[in-house]
Amino acid sequence: MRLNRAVEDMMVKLFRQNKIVGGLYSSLGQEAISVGTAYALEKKDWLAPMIRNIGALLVKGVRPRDVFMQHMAKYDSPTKGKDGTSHFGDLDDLHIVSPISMLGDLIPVMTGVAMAGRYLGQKIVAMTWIGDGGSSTGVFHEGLNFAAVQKAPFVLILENNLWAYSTPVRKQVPLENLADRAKAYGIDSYIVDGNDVVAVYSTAKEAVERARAGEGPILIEAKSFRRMGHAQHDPAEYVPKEMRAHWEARDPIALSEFAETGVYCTGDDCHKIRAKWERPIAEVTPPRSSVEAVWTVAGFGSGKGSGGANAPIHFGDAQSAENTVGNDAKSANGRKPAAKLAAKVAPKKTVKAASASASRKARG
Ligand SMILES: Cc1ncc(C[n+]2csc(CCOP(=O)(O)OP(=O)(O)O)c2C)c(N)n1
Ligand SMILES: [Mg+2]
Repeated sequence: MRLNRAVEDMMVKLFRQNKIVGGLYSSLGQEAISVGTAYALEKKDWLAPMIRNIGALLVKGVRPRDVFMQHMAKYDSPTKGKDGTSHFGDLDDLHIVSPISMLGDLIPVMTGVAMAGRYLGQKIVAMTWIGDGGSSTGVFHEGLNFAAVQKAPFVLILENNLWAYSTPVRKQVPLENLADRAKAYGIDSYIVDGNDVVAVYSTAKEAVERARAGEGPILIEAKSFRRMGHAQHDPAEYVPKEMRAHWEARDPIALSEFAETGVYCTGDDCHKIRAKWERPIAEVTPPRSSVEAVWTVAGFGSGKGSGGANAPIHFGDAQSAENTVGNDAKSANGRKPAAKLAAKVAPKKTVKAASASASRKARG
């Protein structure tokens, strides 16, 4: 999502520098939809993006460099400068069908891709996106009906960003939930918070696997908001300020960034939550020994014996401390040398049970 946003921020800069050929559209605030849904696809699966799905292209493997070059219509771009904007694909490697229209035409096209994959026994899923406005076109209905009757392994993401250019969704669809459109074709649908990338991913993953298993097409309505105008030329002054403020506070990147700041509890309810990974108590307590120690070492560290591990070990006593520093060590400030101080405070003792490192020192 951060890459998606950074690439689009850069393109706004290029647009201001007059380097972008054609229009420039923004998916600001909708990144969780493109990214979360595309992550649900496997490499062999196919997608066809719309203008606000650069995030999906990046997830599928398109390089930011190609996105920039394409928008600047450079010779070295995916279409060799023959088109600007997002009209490019990659049929050979990344399995991306180039967009042909914003307004539903990709639905029958991707239904055909899904059917072809099934015919070839590839177990692929095809995915595309449609806007709230695009869901009212004739080809949306024809395409989805065709996908449904063919039980095509096809997932359609309906990005309800509340606006189709300057038309609010309320003025073009008499439905609270656009997911309800699925009922007309006898297919299943989901509704998901389009600003919650984890929810989007898990919903899309379930839908993709159901489609792959042969359950037919699935429609997902992702609810979000178009934060910018339709394109760069549109200041979108028709959008109420309060509406914009409400959605700006629900920025999908800011929301998912909380995941990085740690786990914490804000109320009593939290304590009912038990971590799924919690291990059985026996596994986290120190292991109990099943055998009794049968070995003893006679005179170990007692000072008797003839050296080796039985050699006496001294530390911290006056004699060894003075030997270390030297008898004539003098301090410049008149205080007793550190070693003599140590000799005074450290009790004279002989180590009875030497640690492994102490006995090594004694031997060495
Ligand atoms: C036949 C046709 N009419 C109009 C347009 C211009 N147009 C492109 S996208 C769009 C609005 C799409 O709104 P929506 O489907 O909600 O998608 P969003 O822009 O919100 O992502 C319009 C009017 C077009 N491309 N083709
Ligand atoms: Mg819209």
